[in-house]
Amino acid sequence: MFTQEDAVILTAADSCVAHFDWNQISSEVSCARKTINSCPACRGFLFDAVSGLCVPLIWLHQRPGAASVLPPAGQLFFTDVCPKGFQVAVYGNRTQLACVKMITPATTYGHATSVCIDSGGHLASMKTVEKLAMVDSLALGRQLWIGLDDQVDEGVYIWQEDGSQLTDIEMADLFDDNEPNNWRGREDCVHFRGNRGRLNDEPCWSKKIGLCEMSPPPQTNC
Ligand SMILES: [Ca+2]
Ligand SMILES: [Ca+2]
Repeated sequence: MFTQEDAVILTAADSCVAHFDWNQISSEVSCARKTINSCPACRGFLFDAVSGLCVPLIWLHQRPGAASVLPPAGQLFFTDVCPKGFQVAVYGNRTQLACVKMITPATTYGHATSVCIDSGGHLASMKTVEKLAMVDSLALGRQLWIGLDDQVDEGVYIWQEDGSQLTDIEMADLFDDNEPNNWRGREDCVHFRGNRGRLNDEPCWSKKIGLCEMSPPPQTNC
C-alpha cells in the first residue's frame, strides 16, 4: 500500500484527466478502470470512501515539476493493471510497476520458461538493483528462476524478455560475489539467490520456483 506522500494529484489542466468528471465516479472499481483505461500516464487512483471522490494519481517521476500535495483521506488501490493471475509489484522508489507471478512447484528452467510463456509472459528480467530489491521482497528467501541464461553461447547471457545481452554493468550490479562461475562447466541458467538477494548461475536442470513476468497491458488513449 502506498502512502499519500507517494503521489501527486493531477489537476484538471492535465490532458486526459480533463476529459472526465472524476467526481461522478462512484466506486473504487470504476475509479480504477477510469484511471487505467483513460489516463495512460496514471498508474493508480485514490478513492475516498467517505466523500466518494475518485482522484487519479500520477507518479512523481513523470511530472518532475509537479508540486507534491497531500490527497484527502482515502486509500490508493491498484486494479486492472496486471493480467489475471499476475500481481502488481512496485519498485524504483515506487515509480515503476511490474506484473509478476510465481511458477510453482519448483521445476527446471526450461519447464518454468514454458509454463510462463503459456501464460503470456517470460521469466522475469531484473536489470537494475531497484528491481532486484523488489524481487528480494517477493522471494522471501526462496530461490527463483529468472529469465537469463547463456545456454546458446557460454558466457553470453541473454535476457528472455527482449533477447538483449547482459551488460558488464548489469553483471557487476546484479550477480553475487564470484558469480557467474559456470561451476564445473555446467551452469547456464540464472536464478535469484533468495538468501543473498543476488543472482547466480546454476545447472538448468535444477528445480526452482519460476518468477514469471508480464508487461502491463497497453493503455488506451483518451
Ligand atoms: Ca554457463
Ligand atoms: Ca554459479
